[in-house]
Amino acid sequence: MKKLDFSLYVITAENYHPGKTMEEVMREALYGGADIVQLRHKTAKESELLEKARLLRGLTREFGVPFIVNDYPQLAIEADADGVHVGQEDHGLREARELLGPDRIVGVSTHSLDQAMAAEDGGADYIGVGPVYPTGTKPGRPAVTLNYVRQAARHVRIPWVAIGGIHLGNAQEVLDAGATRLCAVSAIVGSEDPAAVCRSLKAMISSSVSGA
Ligand code: TZP
Ligand code: MG
Repeated sequence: MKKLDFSLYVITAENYHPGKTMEEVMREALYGGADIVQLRHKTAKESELLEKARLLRGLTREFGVPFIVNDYPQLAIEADADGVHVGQEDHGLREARELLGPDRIVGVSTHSLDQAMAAEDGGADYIGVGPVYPTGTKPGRPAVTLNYVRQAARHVRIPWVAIGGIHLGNAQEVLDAGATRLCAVSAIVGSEDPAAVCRSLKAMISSSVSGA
């Protein structure tokens, strides 16, 4: 399945709202309208990741949305994910594409327009544009600000998603800067009601995109 008509991208975290599990939170996010899911867990071992990947593969299939694995192309294949998301590491995109072939999705994190153009030229299916705001979910990575969002809106031709520090209180200004897809982690997984947050973000995206 190479399907890229998403507008709300949700990524797993290492910590969830107290008392909730990854499965509960992601299921609620999917109920709320998340239309693509990524497994991202920087401290888990690969064996633990495979278990989580299989769980999320099942869940995303129930909802008919694409499932992406962060950082591990081989694990993405093993878990029958729809694709992989890589960072700016040397040859990350090329190696992921070689392993996954043309039919699976390869996404790339970008922090500048130059990186966006390189990812486009290198055959990425979509890119992340961020972190728009400073965020504890990606420590040490400076915010790219709305300036890069505006540049992406003008120049990027493949699907791109704004990410980093986005929540209900600032999503509108990201959309006003030209984003048509949003990604959020802590705003969703840290919420007591992930479905409600997702519904609100989706509603904001739809009215922004339709010009309402
Ligand atoms: N890439 C750029 S920012 C980011 C990633 C994975 C983290 C987004 O998390 P949050 O909690 O929505 O800021
Ligand atoms: Mg990475």
